[in-house]
Order: sequence, then C-alpha cells, then structure tokens
Amino acid sequence: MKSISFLLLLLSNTRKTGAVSSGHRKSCGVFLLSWWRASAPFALLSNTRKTGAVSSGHRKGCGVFLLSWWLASALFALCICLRLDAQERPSKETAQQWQSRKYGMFIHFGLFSTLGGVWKGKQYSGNYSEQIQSDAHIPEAEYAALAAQFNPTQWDAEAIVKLAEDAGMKFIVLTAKHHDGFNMFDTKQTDYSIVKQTPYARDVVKSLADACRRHNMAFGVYYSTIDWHFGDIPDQRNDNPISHAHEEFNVAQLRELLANYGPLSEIWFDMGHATALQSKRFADTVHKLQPECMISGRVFNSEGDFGETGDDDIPEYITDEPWESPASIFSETWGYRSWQKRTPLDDKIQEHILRLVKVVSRGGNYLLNIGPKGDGSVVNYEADVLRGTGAWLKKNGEAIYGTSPQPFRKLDFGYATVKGRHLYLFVEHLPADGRLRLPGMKSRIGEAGWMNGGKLSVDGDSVIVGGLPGNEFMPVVDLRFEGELKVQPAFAERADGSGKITLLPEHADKLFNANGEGYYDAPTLRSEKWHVAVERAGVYKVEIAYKRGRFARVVDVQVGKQLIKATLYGNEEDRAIAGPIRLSSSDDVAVSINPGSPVVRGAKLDFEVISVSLLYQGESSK
Ligand code: H79
Repeated sequence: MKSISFLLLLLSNTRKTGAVSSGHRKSCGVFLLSWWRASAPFALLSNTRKTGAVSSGHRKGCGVFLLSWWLASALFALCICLRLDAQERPSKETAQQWQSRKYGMFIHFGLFSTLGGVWKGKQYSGNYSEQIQSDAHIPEAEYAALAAQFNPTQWDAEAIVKLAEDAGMKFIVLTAKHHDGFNMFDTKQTDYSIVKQTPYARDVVKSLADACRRHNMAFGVYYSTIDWHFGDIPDQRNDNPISHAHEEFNVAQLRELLANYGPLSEIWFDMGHATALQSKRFADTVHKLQPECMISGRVFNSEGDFGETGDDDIPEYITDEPWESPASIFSETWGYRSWQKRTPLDDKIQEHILRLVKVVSRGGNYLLNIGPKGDGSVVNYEADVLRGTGAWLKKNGEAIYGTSPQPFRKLDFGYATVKGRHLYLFVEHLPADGRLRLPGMKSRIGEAGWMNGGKLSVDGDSVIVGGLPGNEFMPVVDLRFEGELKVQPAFAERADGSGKITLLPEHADKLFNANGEGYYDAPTLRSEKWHVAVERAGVYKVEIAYKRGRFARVVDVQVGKQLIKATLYGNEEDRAIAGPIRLSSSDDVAVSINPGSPVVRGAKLDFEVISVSLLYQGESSK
C-alpha cells in the first residue's frame, strides 16, 4: 500500500450516496428505453409507417393492441425499475454524517476474551488472540465448554460509553459474533450464545446498544461472515467459502440484529469469501430493514457503503469517499492478550494520535480497538491510551471532526484538514527555518494562530511559527483563508512548443476501488486524474496511448465539465482519439480517464495508460 497513489476512490459504485442512486436509476432508465424501443411492436410500427402497406381498420386494431402492449410493458418496466432499486442505500446525508465522526471505538469481546491468549498454560502468538481457537487448534467441544465459565460481571456498558466519550470517540462498534461463532447477542438461530450458555445470561450487544442510545453515541456491530462453530474449517486466511446453509443462517442473524437493537450506524462485516450474490444478499438484507445502516467494504464484491483498509493499515492516498482504518492498540492482537508487553504509555498515545491525524487528513475514519478481559473489565492501559488521545482531542478536536481531507499532496511539516473557512495544520516536524509552507496555496490567508493560543504571522504561502508551543505533541495551527479554498495542484501540466500537453501516469492522482471480491484482493485502479494549465484557448483532440487492454471498451474522458467518449481496442499497444473538444484558457482543468458510464459497482480501468495527450487543433474546428 506504500504506492505513490494519492487518491483512493474506495467504492467504485457510488450508488451509496443520493447522487449516485439517481445515476443508477438513470442508467436503468436508459437500459429500459433501449429495451423498449428494440421490442417487437415498436419495430412493427416503424416498419408499417415506412411501407404504408396496412389498411386503416387494421391500423386501428393495431393501435389498440400497441397501446395496451405499451401500457403493459411500461408497467413491467416500472416493476423492474422498482425491483432493481428496491434496496436503498444510505443517503448522502447519512454517509456524510458517518464520515464526519472520524474517531470511533472498536470492541473485540467474546468467548476468546476468557483465554487472554493462553491455552493450557501456553501463550499463543501465531495469530490474534481472538482467533486462539484456530491458533492453538482447540477442539470445538473444548472451546465451546468455556462458555460455562464465561461470566463478565465487570462488563459495564455505561462506563464503556463514558470512556469512549472521554476519548473523543463518536461511535462504537462491538463484536456481535467473531469467527469462533459465539454470539454476544440473543439469537434464535443457535443456543451458542452468551444468553443461553453462560452464567451471565445477558445480552451484551443490547446493553451497549441501550447505553449508546442514552448517550447519543452512534452504535454498530461487527459480524463475522465465517463461523467455526457452524462448521467452517479454521484456517489462518479466514477466506472460507460460505455454504448455502450458512448463508441462510447469516441472513437470519442479520435480520435479528437489525430488528432488535434499534438503528445501527453500521454493520462491520468481516472476512470469508462470499460470492457476488451472497455479498449482495447480505447487503440487501441490511438495507431492506435499515436503509441508513452503513455496510463495511468487507461484505466484499463492491457491495459495501464504505471502504475498509487492511487491519492496522493506513494508505497513502487522499479521498473524501467514506473509508475507515481499523486499528488495534498493539498490532499483534484485537482480543484480550494477558501477556501483551505494554510499551510506555505516552509513546503509545502519541502513536495513535499520529495515526488518527494521518487517517483524518486523508479523509478516513479511525476505529481504535479495545479488548476487554473475560470478566468484562477494560484493561487499564488501554483505557489510559484512549483517555490520552481524548485529552489531545479536547484541545484540537475542532481540527478533526467534520473535516475534509488535506488539499495538498504532501506537506513537509505534517498534515492538514479543512473545515469551512479554516485550514488546520498538524505540525509533526518543525522545518529548520520555522516556516510551515503550503505549496500551491492560492487563497489569501487571513488570521493564523496556534489552536486556542498565540497568533502567528503569515508570509505568502507560509505560516511563520518560529518554535513549537511548549513540548506539546502534534500542535495544531488554525488558519483562516478568504473566499473559496484554492490550491494549485503540484503537477499542473503545460503545453510544449507544438501546443501538445502530455499527461503521464507518474503525475496522475490515482483512484482505486478497495474491498473487491475478498480481503486478499488488491485495490483496483478506477480512475487517473491530472490537472492541466490551458494557456492556449481553442479546439483540442485527446489522444490516449495505452496497452494491455484485453477487450475493446469505451472509456469516459472527463475534461473539466465536458465528458467525451473514447473507444479502446483490445490490442497489446495502441492509441485512441477522442474529441474534438473546445477549451478556454484556464490554470486548472482536471482531466481524468474513467470506466465508460454507466458504471457498475467495482468497475475498473483494466488497461494501462501510457500517456494522455491534448493536441491543439487551432482556434476553431475545421
Ligand atoms: O477482527 C480482527 C481480526 O480477527 C479479523 N479482522 C480484524 C478486524 C481478521 N480475521 N482474519 N484476518 C483479519 C486476516 C488477517 C490475517 C493476517 Fe496475520 C494478519 C495475516 C498476517 C497478519 C493473523 C495475524 C495471521 C497471522 C498474523
């Protein structure tokens, strides 16, 4: 993931937002229109019109027939339309609300918590401790028998929500069921649950859902699509296929989770290797009952509403699409590990503040995990890490919540976010000359100052800070700008002597689809985008040099607000021409290559762009 890619479009099909749903409906309409026009009675009508060979009586009968046929087919078309669009996706507002929360608490709590990473006196480190059943090859019956001793009397949902608040977290996601298949909620699908098989006999998911509701804290659940108790073979990769019976079981459990715990902010599907139809069925099951519930990309096959990075992964890209980075306090485990070597607290707090800032500056949400002990209590060290991040957020939260990603590719001092007329600068390293440079900043900078602190002077595109305030970690500068935020992209391409503007892949912002078919699938390239300074107004053609396209395809070339199509053939190496197109002179026109619309979820650029050239044709087209 350490590529030079800067942008990631995590979910290919943007159908999740309101905007895209209408796009989808439109494409559905286009499809229906062409189907209708191509259908027999229409062909008959146009034929008879052409030949004029039918009598008027015949024509009348024919008209009635055609009218009723059209009405029937329109009704049928409507049904198809409604059916295709039956499962709504969360609205744009919901997606934005989800994105604005930025920092949440993940909780890995289950039967595995009772073992704390130890089985029969041996510490297991081959896998995360929540997967000790697999790591230590514990026979199913022996593992299931642990339930008789599982009595988390120290589980205090109210205190956990309070801890999340103190940490500055805005949402909580709890493991309703992990890969071991042990249910932390009351389910009718199996007796293998905390309610039916433990002395505790209470629904932990319910207790937390209720506490979250009391505190206005967004609440979601983690749900593993694989299940060792159901019969999936434990395997380190956890990419088991899902049998038909298991699919039905999962769907029934999802319905319970969506029906019995109030509105869920998200369902955090994890692992397994669902088929495309299974992923769609899981997503549809959720959205049918709660259209506003966001679904993690690990439902796979591009059915998620938000992208999920790999565990503890922070990608190098920037995007304002919904995505999340799930993180554990120590990358070795999510579930409680009694023998975890705990490093100095302040370093750990700083490590997670830095990770939070990186994720948020790239547009994502940071989901930081705690692994309570088998008795339900939170590990003190973990609570202290969270409270430490909370203390920093109390001062600097303004620069985190509800912000957009940084508008600069790279800053030599650290990171940035944007909100309204504020640009927030997170200072990780102080440059030797004491200046925070904002390359390409074109908006006029107004006031600047340390967050809740002293004023700073501004010189052109730099804020002069001199030194850092005290020995504060990651201090933040609050800078106001005037008007719309305008940042000149670092790589605005210009024409050569002949008027040709050449765009190369190494200068492109790359947008990817994440969470394709499964956990182990690399993100796929969805779009490449450049910024062009057009110095000469006039007519241009667009030439795309490409290679390794397997099939002929039409691609969308977006030049500013203009969309043109180019046809690429399945040759090893070739060129395609699109346009002509008229451009007026401007210092920043975005040019991008995208899959031909209408797009389906997961659509990708399955060829390699060698270059894109804008060729000047003259002042007007000949
Ligand atoms: O719930 C947590 C994990 O148990 C679950 N996802 C997070 C949120 C997960 N299940 N499987 N995987 C993640 C796949 C991860 C596999 C690996 Fe590894 C992680 C391979 C290498 C690092 C696990 C740890 C196996 C070896 C070390």
